[in-house]
Amino acid sequence: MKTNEVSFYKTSKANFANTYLQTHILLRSLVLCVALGAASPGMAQPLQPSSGQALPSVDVYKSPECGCCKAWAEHLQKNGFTVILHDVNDVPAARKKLGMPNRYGSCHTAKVGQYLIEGHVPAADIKQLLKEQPKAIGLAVPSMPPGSPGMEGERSVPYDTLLVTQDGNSKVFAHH
Ligand SMILES: [Cu+2]
Repeated sequence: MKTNEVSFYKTSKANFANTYLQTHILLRSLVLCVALGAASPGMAQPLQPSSGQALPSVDVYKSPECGCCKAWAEHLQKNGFTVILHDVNDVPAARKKLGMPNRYGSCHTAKVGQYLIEGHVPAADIKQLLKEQPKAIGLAVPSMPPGSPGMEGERSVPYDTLLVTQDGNSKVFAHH
């Protein structure tokens, strides 16, 4: 009886620790997102590219309060894209309207050429997509992995950029 109690206790403790860790990571991401927003107020819209590369412009749909969305937009701008920011109150509705499956959802959704871009996708991956021109919906980095462009901070985690195929499935496009 004692042994069972101990093993039950250990299991619950492990589950609790796991849930706590996941919640902690999510909360930290959100806090960082808001902190970045407070740190970069009043960005002009649209953003002009810093170099003269001929890249299609990126329409970004984000909530007005999203700081990491702006930080990602700046990352694109630094890498030669013209970014047009659209503040929307309902990002999931914008995602649905554009056609990116909700399960790949992140804090912002975007369109470049014929492709949709969800979340903190590195500019290099978007350039690769535009070069390869695969038959696909576009690219997604679901959720908001710490260390991805616009989510820089003291901590980084490995993450994948997914190629979302026309049937709504996905495969790994790039490891980061
Ligand atoms: Cu974000």
